[in-house]
Amino acid sequence: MTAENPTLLIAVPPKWAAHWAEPLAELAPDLRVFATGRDEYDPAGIDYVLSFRPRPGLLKTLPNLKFVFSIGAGVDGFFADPEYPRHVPLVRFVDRTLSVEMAQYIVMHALIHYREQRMFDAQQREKSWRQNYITQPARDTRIGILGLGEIGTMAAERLRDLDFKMSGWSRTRKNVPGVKSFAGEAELGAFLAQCDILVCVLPLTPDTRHILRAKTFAQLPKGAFIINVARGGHVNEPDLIAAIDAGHLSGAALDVFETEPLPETSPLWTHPKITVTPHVAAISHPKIAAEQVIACIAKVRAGEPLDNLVDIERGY
Ligand code: NDP
Ligand code: OXD
Repeated sequence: MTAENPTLLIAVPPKWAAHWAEPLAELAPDLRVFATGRDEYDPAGIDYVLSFRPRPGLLKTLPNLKFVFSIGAGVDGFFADPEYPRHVPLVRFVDRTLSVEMAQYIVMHALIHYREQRMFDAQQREKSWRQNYITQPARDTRIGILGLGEIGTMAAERLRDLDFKMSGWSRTRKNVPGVKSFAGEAELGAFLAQCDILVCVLPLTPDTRHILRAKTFAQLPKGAFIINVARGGHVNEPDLIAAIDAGHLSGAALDVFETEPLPETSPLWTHPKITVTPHVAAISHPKIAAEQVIACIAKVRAGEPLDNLVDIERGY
Protein backbone atom coordinates (compact mmCIF):
# COMPACT_ATOMS: atom_id res chain seq x y z
CA MET A 1 0.00 0.00 0.00
CA THR A 2 1.20 3.51 -0.79
CA ALA A 3 0.31 6.94 0.47
CA GLU A 4 -1.60 7.44 -2.78
CA ASN A 5 -4.07 4.68 -1.97
CA PRO A 6 -7.45 6.33 -1.54
CA THR A 7 -8.97 6.17 1.92
CA LEU A 8 -12.65 5.63 2.62
CA LEU A 9 -14.46 5.93 5.92
CA ILE A 10 -17.62 3.90 6.42
CA ALA A 11 -19.93 5.78 8.79
CA VAL A 12 -22.71 3.38 9.73
CA PRO A 13 -23.69 1.75 13.04
CA PRO A 14 -20.73 -0.53 14.01
CA LYS A 15 -22.78 -3.75 13.65
CA TRP A 16 -23.22 -2.94 9.92
CA ALA A 17 -19.60 -1.94 9.19
CA ALA A 18 -18.48 -5.37 7.93
CA HIS A 19 -21.56 -5.64 5.73
CA TRP A 20 -20.37 -2.62 3.70
CA ALA A 21 -16.60 -3.12 4.14
CA GLU A 22 -16.35 -6.71 2.92
CA PRO A 23 -17.43 -6.22 -0.71
CA LEU A 24 -15.19 -3.13 -0.93
CA ALA A 25 -12.21 -5.13 0.33
CA GLU A 26 -12.97 -7.90 -2.13
CA LEU A 27 -13.45 -5.66 -5.17
CA ALA A 28 -10.80 -3.02 -4.39
CA PRO A 29 -8.00 -4.42 -2.22
CA ASP A 30 -6.01 -1.18 -2.67
CA LEU A 31 -8.71 0.97 -1.12
CA ARG A 32 -7.93 1.68 2.53
CA VAL A 33 -11.20 1.23 4.41
CA PHE A 34 -11.92 2.39 7.95
CA ALA A 35 -15.17 2.29 9.89
CA THR A 36 -16.36 4.69 12.59
CA GLY A 37 -16.71 3.06 16.00
CA ARG A 38 -14.50 0.17 14.88
CA ASP A 39 -11.17 1.56 13.64
CA GLU A 40 -8.70 4.27 14.62
CA TYR A 41 -8.25 6.67 11.71
CA ASP A 42 -6.58 9.99 10.96
CA PRO A 43 -9.37 12.47 10.07
CA ALA A 44 -6.99 14.36 7.77
CA GLY A 45 -6.33 11.18 5.81
CA ILE A 46 -9.94 10.48 4.80
CA ASP A 47 -10.76 11.10 1.12
CA TYR A 48 -14.24 9.59 0.91
CA VAL A 49 -17.13 8.70 3.17
CA LEU A 50 -19.80 6.06 2.64
CA SER A 51 -22.85 6.56 4.83
CA PHE A 52 -26.64 6.86 5.08
CA ARG A 53 -27.21 8.96 8.17
CA PRO A 54 -23.79 10.09 9.49
CA ARG A 55 -23.52 11.22 13.07
CA PRO A 56 -24.17 15.00 13.01
CA GLY A 57 -20.87 16.88 13.08
CA LEU A 58 -18.77 13.93 11.87
CA LEU A 59 -18.22 15.08 8.29
CA LYS A 60 -16.98 18.53 9.27
CA THR A 61 -14.11 16.89 11.19
CA LEU A 62 -12.66 15.51 7.92
CA PRO A 63 -10.68 18.43 6.43
CA ASN A 64 -9.64 16.69 3.18
CA LEU A 65 -12.92 15.01 2.34
CA LYS A 66 -13.37 14.91 -1.45
CA PHE A 67 -16.69 13.14 -1.97
CA VAL A 68 -19.48 11.61 0.10
CA PHE A 69 -21.30 8.51 -1.15
CA SER A 70 -24.81 7.72 0.00
CA ILE A 71 -25.70 4.09 0.63
CA GLY A 72 -29.32 4.97 -0.08
CA ALA A 73 -31.30 6.71 -2.81
CA GLY A 74 -32.62 9.19 -0.25
CA VAL A 75 -30.10 11.67 1.15
CA ASP A 76 -32.13 13.45 3.83
CA GLY A 77 -29.98 11.71 6.46
CA PHE A 78 -27.00 13.84 5.38
CA PHE A 79 -28.90 17.10 5.56
CA ALA A 80 -30.17 16.16 9.01
CA ASP A 81 -26.64 17.22 9.97
CA PRO A 82 -26.81 21.02 10.24
CA GLU A 83 -23.03 21.07 9.83
CA TYR A 84 -22.93 19.05 6.61
CA PRO A 85 -19.94 20.53 4.70
CA ARG A 86 -21.93 21.87 1.75
CA HIS A 87 -18.87 22.31 -0.48
CA VAL A 88 -18.31 18.51 -0.51
CA PRO A 89 -20.19 16.82 -3.38
CA LEU A 90 -22.65 14.07 -2.46
CA VAL A 91 -23.34 11.13 -4.80
CA ARG A 92 -26.53 9.16 -4.19
CA PHE A 93 -27.28 5.50 -4.89
CA VAL A 94 -29.25 5.01 -8.08
CA ASP A 95 -29.66 1.41 -9.06
CA ARG A 96 -32.09 -0.47 -11.27
CA THR A 97 -32.36 -3.38 -8.79
CA LEU A 98 -33.35 -0.94 -6.04
CA SER A 99 -35.94 0.73 -8.30
CA VAL A 100 -37.36 -2.65 -9.34
CA GLU A 101 -37.72 -3.74 -5.70
CA MET A 102 -39.40 -0.44 -4.79
CA ALA A 103 -41.78 -0.86 -7.73
CA GLN A 104 -42.54 -4.42 -6.56
CA TYR A 105 -43.50 -3.13 -3.11
CA ILE A 106 -45.72 -0.40 -4.54
CA VAL A 107 -47.42 -2.76 -7.02
CA MET A 108 -47.91 -5.39 -4.30
CA HIS A 109 -49.67 -2.99 -1.92
CA ALA A 110 -51.71 -1.37 -4.69
CA LEU A 111 -52.91 -4.85 -5.70
CA ILE A 112 -53.57 -6.03 -2.12
CA HIS A 113 -55.81 -2.97 -1.73
CA TYR A 114 -57.44 -3.06 -5.17
CA ARG A 115 -58.09 -6.84 -5.04
CA GLU A 116 -59.37 -6.55 -1.43
CA GLN A 117 -57.00 -9.30 -0.31
CA ARG A 118 -57.41 -8.39 3.38
CA MET A 119 -61.12 -9.30 3.09
CA PHE A 120 -60.24 -12.72 1.66
CA ASP A 121 -57.67 -13.26 4.43
CA ALA A 122 -60.46 -12.65 6.95
CA GLN A 123 -62.82 -14.97 5.06
CA GLN A 124 -60.18 -17.69 5.06
CA ARG A 125 -59.81 -17.40 8.83
CA GLU A 126 -63.58 -17.98 9.04
CA LYS A 127 -63.46 -20.84 6.46
CA SER A 128 -66.01 -18.81 4.54
CA TRP A 129 -66.35 -19.37 0.75
CA ARG A 130 -67.93 -16.19 -0.58
CA GLN A 131 -67.59 -15.22 -4.24
CA ASN A 132 -69.12 -11.83 -3.71
CA TYR A 133 -66.14 -10.09 -5.20
CA ILE A 134 -67.01 -7.45 -7.74
CA THR A 135 -64.52 -4.71 -8.36
CA GLN A 136 -64.24 -1.95 -10.88
CA PRO A 137 -61.84 -2.58 -13.74
CA ALA A 138 -58.28 -1.43 -13.12
CA ARG A 139 -58.63 1.07 -15.95
CA ASP A 140 -61.18 2.94 -13.80
CA THR A 141 -58.94 2.93 -10.71
CA ARG A 142 -56.77 6.01 -10.55
CA ILE A 143 -53.31 5.75 -8.99
CA GLY A 144 -51.22 8.87 -8.46
CA ILE A 145 -47.52 8.89 -7.66
CA LEU A 146 -46.03 11.78 -5.70
CA GLY A 147 -42.49 11.95 -7.15
CA LEU A 148 -41.92 10.82 -10.73
CA GLY A 149 -38.18 10.25 -10.39
CA GLU A 150 -36.13 7.07 -10.79
CA ILE A 151 -38.40 4.98 -8.57
CA GLY A 152 -41.75 6.68 -9.09
CA THR A 153 -41.45 6.42 -12.87
CA MET A 154 -40.69 2.71 -12.76
CA ALA A 155 -43.62 2.06 -10.40
CA ALA A 156 -45.94 4.14 -12.61
CA GLU A 157 -44.92 2.19 -15.70
CA ARG A 158 -45.45 -1.18 -13.99
CA LEU A 159 -48.91 -0.16 -12.70
CA ARG A 160 -49.83 1.33 -16.08
CA ASP A 161 -49.01 -2.06 -17.65
CA LEU A 162 -51.53 -3.62 -15.25
CA ASP A 163 -54.16 -1.26 -16.73
CA PHE A 164 -54.42 1.26 -13.88
CA LYS A 165 -55.14 4.87 -14.78
CA MET A 166 -51.87 6.54 -13.86
CA SER A 167 -50.72 10.03 -13.01
CA GLY A 168 -47.71 11.53 -11.31
CA TRP A 169 -46.71 14.76 -9.62
CA SER A 170 -43.22 16.24 -9.79
CA ARG A 171 -41.54 19.63 -9.71
CA THR A 172 -40.97 19.63 -13.47
CA ARG A 173 -43.27 18.34 -16.23
CA LYS A 174 -42.68 14.71 -17.33
CA ASN A 175 -43.47 12.84 -20.49
CA VAL A 176 -44.03 9.20 -19.51
CA PRO A 177 -46.34 7.38 -21.94
CA GLY A 178 -49.65 6.50 -20.26
CA VAL A 179 -48.90 8.58 -17.15
CA LYS A 180 -50.56 11.99 -16.86
CA SER A 181 -48.08 14.56 -15.59
CA PHE A 182 -48.96 17.18 -12.99
CA ALA A 183 -46.21 19.63 -12.04
CA GLY A 184 -45.56 22.05 -9.21
CA GLU A 185 -47.59 23.40 -6.30
CA ALA A 186 -50.19 24.93 -8.62
CA GLU A 187 -51.24 21.51 -9.93
CA LEU A 188 -51.10 19.56 -6.66
CA GLY A 189 -54.81 20.04 -5.87
CA ALA A 190 -55.95 18.84 -9.31
CA PHE A 191 -53.61 15.85 -9.01
CA LEU A 192 -54.88 14.84 -5.56
CA ALA A 193 -58.54 15.17 -6.57
CA GLN A 194 -58.15 12.25 -8.98
CA CYS A 195 -56.16 9.72 -6.86
CA ASP A 196 -58.00 6.60 -5.62
CA ILE A 197 -54.60 5.33 -4.47
CA LEU A 198 -51.88 7.85 -3.57
CA VAL A 199 -48.26 6.66 -3.49
CA CYS A 200 -45.49 8.82 -1.99
CA VAL A 201 -41.97 8.40 -3.44
CA LEU A 202 -40.73 11.93 -2.89
CA PRO A 203 -37.37 12.85 -1.38
CA LEU A 204 -37.71 14.37 2.09
CA THR A 205 -36.84 18.06 1.85
CA PRO A 206 -38.13 21.19 3.62
CA ASP A 207 -40.67 21.52 0.75
CA THR A 208 -42.06 17.99 1.10
CA ARG A 209 -42.04 17.49 4.88
CA HIS A 210 -45.53 16.58 6.12
CA ILE A 211 -46.93 16.81 2.60
CA LEU A 212 -49.29 14.00 3.67
CA ARG A 213 -51.36 15.86 6.23
CA ALA A 214 -55.02 16.70 6.94
CA LYS A 215 -55.23 19.38 4.23
CA THR A 216 -53.86 16.96 1.61
CA PHE A 217 -56.08 14.07 2.69
CA ALA A 218 -59.14 16.33 2.45
CA GLN A 219 -58.35 16.90 -1.25
CA LEU A 220 -58.35 13.17 -2.03
CA PRO A 221 -61.55 11.36 -3.10
CA LYS A 222 -63.41 9.63 -0.26
CA GLY A 223 -62.07 6.10 0.23
CA ALA A 224 -58.57 6.86 -1.09
CA PHE A 225 -55.73 4.59 0.04
CA ILE A 226 -52.20 5.77 0.92
CA ILE A 227 -48.91 3.97 0.21
CA ASN A 228 -45.83 5.66 1.69
CA VAL A 229 -42.43 4.25 0.77
CA ALA A 230 -40.52 7.54 0.89
CA ARG A 231 -39.80 8.85 4.40
CA GLY A 232 -41.76 8.96 7.62
CA GLY A 233 -41.25 12.73 7.68
CA HIS A 234 -43.64 13.03 4.74
CA VAL A 235 -46.59 11.96 6.89
CA ASN A 236 -48.30 13.65 9.77
CA GLU A 237 -49.15 10.36 11.48
CA PRO A 238 -51.96 11.62 13.80
CA ASP A 239 -53.63 13.30 10.77
CA LEU A 240 -53.43 10.03 8.84
CA ILE A 241 -55.03 8.03 11.63
CA ALA A 242 -57.74 10.68 12.04
CA ALA A 243 -58.55 10.65 8.30
CA ILE A 244 -58.83 6.84 8.31
CA ASP A 245 -60.90 6.74 11.50
CA ALA A 246 -63.22 9.39 10.09
CA GLY A 247 -63.81 7.11 7.09
CA HIS A 248 -62.38 9.58 4.59
CA LEU A 249 -59.40 7.35 3.79
CA SER A 250 -59.78 3.58 3.50
CA GLY A 251 -56.34 2.73 4.88
CA ALA A 252 -52.61 2.88 4.35
CA ALA A 253 -49.51 0.77 3.74
CA LEU A 254 -46.49 2.36 5.41
CA ASP A 255 -42.85 1.32 5.11
CA VAL A 256 -41.30 4.40 6.70
CA PHE A 257 -42.01 6.31 9.90
CA GLU A 258 -41.28 9.60 11.61
CA THR A 259 -39.40 7.60 14.30
CA GLU A 260 -37.60 4.40 13.28
CA PRO A 261 -37.69 1.76 14.65
CA LEU A 262 -41.41 2.43 15.07
CA PRO A 263 -41.95 2.76 18.85
CA GLU A 264 -43.95 -0.05 20.49
CA THR A 265 -46.41 2.57 21.71
CA SER A 266 -47.28 3.75 18.19
CA PRO A 267 -50.97 3.24 17.36
CA LEU A 268 -49.90 2.48 13.77
CA TRP A 269 -48.77 -1.03 14.81
CA THR A 270 -52.25 -2.22 15.67
CA HIS A 271 -54.50 -0.13 13.47
CA PRO A 272 -56.72 -2.57 11.54
CA LYS A 273 -56.56 -0.53 8.34
CA ILE A 274 -52.83 0.13 8.35
CA THR A 275 -50.09 -2.21 7.14
CA VAL A 276 -46.66 -1.63 8.69
CA THR A 277 -43.34 -2.86 7.28
CA PRO A 278 -39.95 -1.99 8.84
CA HIS A 279 -38.34 0.19 6.11
CA VAL A 280 -37.67 -2.76 3.83
CA ALA A 281 -39.41 -1.75 0.59
CA ALA A 282 -35.95 -1.99 -0.95
CA ILE A 283 -32.56 -2.28 0.68
CA SER A 284 -29.38 -1.30 -1.16
CA HIS A 285 -27.29 -4.34 -2.07
CA PRO A 286 -23.76 -3.92 -0.59
CA LYS A 287 -22.00 -5.47 -3.58
CA ILE A 288 -23.77 -3.18 -6.06
CA ALA A 289 -23.08 -0.19 -3.81
CA ALA A 290 -19.40 -1.20 -3.59
CA GLU A 291 -19.17 -1.46 -7.38
CA GLN A 292 -20.66 2.01 -7.74
CA VAL A 293 -18.35 3.53 -5.13
CA ILE A 294 -15.28 2.00 -6.75
CA ALA A 295 -16.36 3.21 -10.21
CA CYS A 296 -16.92 6.72 -8.80
CA ILE A 297 -13.52 6.82 -7.11
CA ALA A 298 -11.88 5.76 -10.39
CA LYS A 299 -13.71 8.60 -12.16
CA VAL A 300 -12.73 11.14 -9.50
CA ARG A 301 -9.11 10.10 -9.83
CA ALA A 302 -9.30 10.31 -13.62
CA GLY A 303 -10.89 13.78 -13.36
CA GLU A 304 -14.10 12.59 -15.05
CA PRO A 305 -17.58 13.88 -14.16
CA LEU A 306 -19.80 11.78 -11.87
CA ASP A 307 -23.42 10.73 -12.32
CA ASN A 308 -26.09 10.92 -9.62
CA LEU A 309 -24.74 14.02 -7.93
CA VAL A 310 -27.16 15.49 -5.42
CA ASP A 311 -28.17 19.11 -5.87
CA ILE A 312 -27.23 20.29 -2.38
CA GLU A 313 -29.38 23.44 -2.57
CA ARG A 314 -32.49 21.51 -3.70
CA GLY A 315 -31.83 18.73 -1.16
CA TYR A 316 -32.24 15.76 -3.54
P1 NDP B 1 -35.49 11.01 -7.51
O1 NDP B 1 -34.66 12.16 -7.07
O2 NDP B 1 -35.12 10.26 -8.73
O3 NDP B 1 -37.01 11.52 -7.74
C1 NDP B 1 -37.61 12.43 -6.90
C2 NDP B 1 -38.89 12.94 -7.56
O4 NDP B 1 -39.56 13.80 -6.63
C3 NDP B 1 -38.63 13.77 -8.81
O5 NDP B 1 -39.60 13.49 -9.78
C4 NDP B 1 -38.80 15.21 -8.31
O6 NDP B 1 -39.25 16.13 -9.30
C5 NDP B 1 -39.87 15.03 -7.27
N1 NDP B 1 -39.87 16.12 -6.30
C6 NDP B 1 -38.89 16.46 -5.41
N2 NDP B 1 -39.24 17.56 -4.71
C7 NDP B 1 -40.46 17.92 -5.17
C8 NDP B 1 -41.36 18.98 -4.86
N3 NDP B 1 -41.06 19.90 -3.91
N4 NDP B 1 -42.52 19.05 -5.53
C9 NDP B 1 -42.83 18.14 -6.49
N5 NDP B 1 -42.01 17.10 -6.83
C10 NDP B 1 -40.86 17.00 -6.19
O7 NDP B 1 -35.62 10.04 -6.26
P2 NDP B 1 -35.82 8.44 -6.25
O8 NDP B 1 -36.99 8.11 -7.08
O9 NDP B 1 -34.54 7.78 -6.54
O10 NDP B 1 -36.12 8.20 -4.69
C11 NDP B 1 -37.23 8.81 -4.05
C12 NDP B 1 -37.21 8.55 -2.56
O11 NDP B 1 -37.57 7.20 -2.27
C13 NDP B 1 -35.87 8.70 -1.85
O12 NDP B 1 -35.57 10.06 -1.62
C14 NDP B 1 -36.07 7.94 -0.57
O13 NDP B 1 -36.57 8.80 0.43
C15 NDP B 1 -37.14 6.91 -0.93
N6 NDP B 1 -36.61 5.53 -0.86
C16 NDP B 1 -37.13 4.67 0.07
C17 NDP B 1 -36.70 3.36 0.15
C18 NDP B 1 -37.32 2.41 1.09
O14 NDP B 1 -36.82 1.29 1.28
N7 NDP B 1 -38.45 2.72 1.69
C19 NDP B 1 -35.63 2.85 -0.73
C20 NDP B 1 -35.20 3.82 -1.73
C21 NDP B 1 -35.68 5.11 -1.76
P3 NDP B 1 -38.32 16.55 -10.55
O15 NDP B 1 -38.13 15.25 -11.34
O16 NDP B 1 -39.14 17.53 -11.28
O17 NDP B 1 -37.03 17.05 -9.97
C1 OXD C 1 -33.00 4.62 0.54
C2 OXD C 1 -33.59 3.83 1.61
O1 OXD C 1 -33.16 5.85 0.52
O2 OXD C 1 -33.18 2.68 1.79
O3 OXD C 1 -32.36 4.03 -0.34
O4 OXD C 1 -34.48 4.32 2.30
